[in-house]
Amino acid sequence: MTPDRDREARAILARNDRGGYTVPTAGLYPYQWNWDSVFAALGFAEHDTDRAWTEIETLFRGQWDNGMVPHILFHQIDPEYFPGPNVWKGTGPIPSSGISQPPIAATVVRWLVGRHPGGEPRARQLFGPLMDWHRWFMTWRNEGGAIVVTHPWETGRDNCPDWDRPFAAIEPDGITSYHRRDTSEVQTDERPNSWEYDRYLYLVKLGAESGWDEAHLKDTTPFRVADPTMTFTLLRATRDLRALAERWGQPVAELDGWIAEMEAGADRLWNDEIGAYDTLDIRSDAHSGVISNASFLAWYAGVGGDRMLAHFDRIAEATRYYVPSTDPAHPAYEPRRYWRGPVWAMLNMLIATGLGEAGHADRARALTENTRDLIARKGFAEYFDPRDGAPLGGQTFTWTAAVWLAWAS
Ligand code: 9YW
Repeated sequence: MTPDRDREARAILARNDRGGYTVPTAGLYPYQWNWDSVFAALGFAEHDTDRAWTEIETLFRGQWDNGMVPHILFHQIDPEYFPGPNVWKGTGPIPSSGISQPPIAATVVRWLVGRHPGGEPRARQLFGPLMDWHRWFMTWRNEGGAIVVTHPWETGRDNCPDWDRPFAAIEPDGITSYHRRDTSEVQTDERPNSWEYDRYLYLVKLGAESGWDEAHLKDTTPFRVADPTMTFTLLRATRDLRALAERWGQPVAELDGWIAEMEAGADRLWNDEIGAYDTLDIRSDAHSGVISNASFLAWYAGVGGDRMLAHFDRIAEATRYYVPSTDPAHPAYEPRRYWRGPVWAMLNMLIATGLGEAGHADRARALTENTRDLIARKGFAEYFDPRDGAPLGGQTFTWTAAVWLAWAS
């Protein structure tokens, strides 16, 4: 008998609900994560729109004075998670990390208000905070319209091979002994290695020591990389914010300026050598040469035309389940290790949305069906092995449940 995945998905959202916000999964990730929460809102919207709005409102309660919306909000301290608030030393109204995450909130707010117009007053309250957040990106993370990150965690793609070269140039001075908690929850071959972890912590240390001073970090941090996840989600979300501005009679000139800048910035991520979008290290001016699942967000951002189609078709042919987080033809591909190979269902939702909008309906449908089959057979894992769909990482995962309810089912 096939399990009732709809019922399970709703039960996962309920089980991970901490009252006003949702954790990605108990144990491994016991706090509120930025883009996880916004995906959770999509899932809640299928049966409880009030709860969907609350999820996003709670996230914005953590917004900093400079407009940044943190990647983690530490609402209730849980000693089982590392690194916690006393390592991050965030400076916002709620204990938090000091970096952000892919800004998909404006897109989801527009989507929610389109389907449930009763939420319009709550959506309007979010307009100013969303503008402030986007302005923060355009002020501090803008390199010729390509959007940069100052930590791999900020992209949501923690250990993808794109960071290997920028990381090789970093000596993690002062990072001595620490106790990782993630590897007690999940097998080590599904998680980042310690060479990477040292550098994650080193970058947190640099940020915390500066008091998360963006002007200082812009000049000094060794890690400043323009990234397709950030550039494409922000470009898309800015188009959605513009639609909301029009709906509410707000000025659009600033938004139009940002969209034009990012359209030009997207071109900076184009790597002619591989014929694909990838990351661009601002410090060394080098492309990574890695095709990732984020490369296929170009359509979602409304750019790229047909340029990525051949790679998409090749990769879809190469693995039973797709889109793998790293191109299987790349030497760094590892099908079980986190962002170095596994399939992530929520990224598939964004990729399929973009494909459909760009006029590639057949591919959008095929990817949706492939993801439906994956979750129907294997359940609500954090990520999956592209070869056989083996469920990996954390289980009973919020965003996998949410995208099942909102899109894949
Ligand atoms: C971290 C919660 C987060 C996701 C990221 C994913 C991982 C770990 O888990 O990051 O400590 O930030 O890479 O995309 O938001 O699910």
